[in-house]
Amino acid sequence: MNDNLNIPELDIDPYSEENLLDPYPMHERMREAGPVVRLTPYGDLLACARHAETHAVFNDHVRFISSAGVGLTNFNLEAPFRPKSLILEVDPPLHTQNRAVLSRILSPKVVMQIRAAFTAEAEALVDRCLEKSVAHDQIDGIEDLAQPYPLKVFPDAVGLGDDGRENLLIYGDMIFNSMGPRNELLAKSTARVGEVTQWIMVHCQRDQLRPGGFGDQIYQAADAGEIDPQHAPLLVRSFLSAGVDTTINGIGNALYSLAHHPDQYAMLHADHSLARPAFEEALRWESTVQTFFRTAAGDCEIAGLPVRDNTKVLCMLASANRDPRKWAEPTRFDIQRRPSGHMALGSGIHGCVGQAVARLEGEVVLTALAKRVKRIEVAGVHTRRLNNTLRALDTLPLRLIPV
Ligand code: OVM
Repeated sequence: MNDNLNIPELDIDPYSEENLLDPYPMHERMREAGPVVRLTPYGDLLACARHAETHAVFNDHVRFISSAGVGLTNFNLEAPFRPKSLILEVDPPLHTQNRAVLSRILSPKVVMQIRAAFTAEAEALVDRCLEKSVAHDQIDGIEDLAQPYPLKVFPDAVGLGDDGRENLLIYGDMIFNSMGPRNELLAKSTARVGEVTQWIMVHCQRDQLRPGGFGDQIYQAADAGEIDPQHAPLLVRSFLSAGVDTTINGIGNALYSLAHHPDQYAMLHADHSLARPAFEEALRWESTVQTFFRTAAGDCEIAGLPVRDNTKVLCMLASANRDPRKWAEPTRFDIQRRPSGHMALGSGIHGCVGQAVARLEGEVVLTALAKRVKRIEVAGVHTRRLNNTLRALDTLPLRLIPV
């Protein structure tokens, strides 16, 4: 008996170099094939590429669990790549308890308190970029802006010291690669797994974290009996895993989007209040986190099609964000769109807990640019950093024309 009889089968590898470089033709094939498809190169793997089903799976944490891992590896069958994240890779009730603490530490109220420092840093960095662009005729949007900004402000807020922060970049690249298959990309990114993991775990300890920072606040929550004290280092690890590579590439992708749409940048320049919606549209148009998985806990269905217990479901967030069933002119980058319901920060109980900080970073960087920069020109060919999960740029040559 074949339970998957009505599920279209596609011989597509989402992790091929071609599909990682340009995922959009693959997304369209997957969306058009059906509400849920089977990807034959990975055996029993199912995938949702339309908005409705991706959203439905993400909002049913009882049937579609995270505790078997949110990458391709099924933790019921294979050991996790590292000790499981105590927020990303767990289900209620443990998830609920840990999430409450992280959610308070990263709340919109807290974000109001860090806003001035984050703004000052964005303005100073954009000033330096502008000087460099005038002096050298171009900057690298990644090396000079998208990377240094989050790498300064977020670890500062967590309370980490200044030394060794490059480990955060290597670690992030590795973690997001580890959610795909064991391909060449993962092998390359794990070349220094031992020393990098060691650095990360040392810097999750309380004595490494400035009193009052986000990291120290995890330990304060443990002191108060809100979480298991043994869980504190791994909860700090979630800040270090999810808080840097994501926003670097969110900002990088926003710069790319604006540089390639001068009319949209002109609108932002004319009206700085578009900074926040522009960042949001960039998240929809070039989703930083392209994919996450869930695992079926019991036999169930998606869009009426049968899903067997313990099946991995690949949720194509970036494809949902360009689904024509959901969005008018989905391929158009339109900073006035207000794309509410986009999936770039997830949805449901696992929706990005750091989203207020992520949006703050995007907003203040784009505002600082809008104030000082009349035009952003593409100054050369960009290159991509391929990653099994992230849409990431390696280089982005830009020319910033001052007002
Ligand atoms: C974590 C974690 C790691 C990567 C991503 C993420 C986007 C969370 O360790 O908790 O969420």
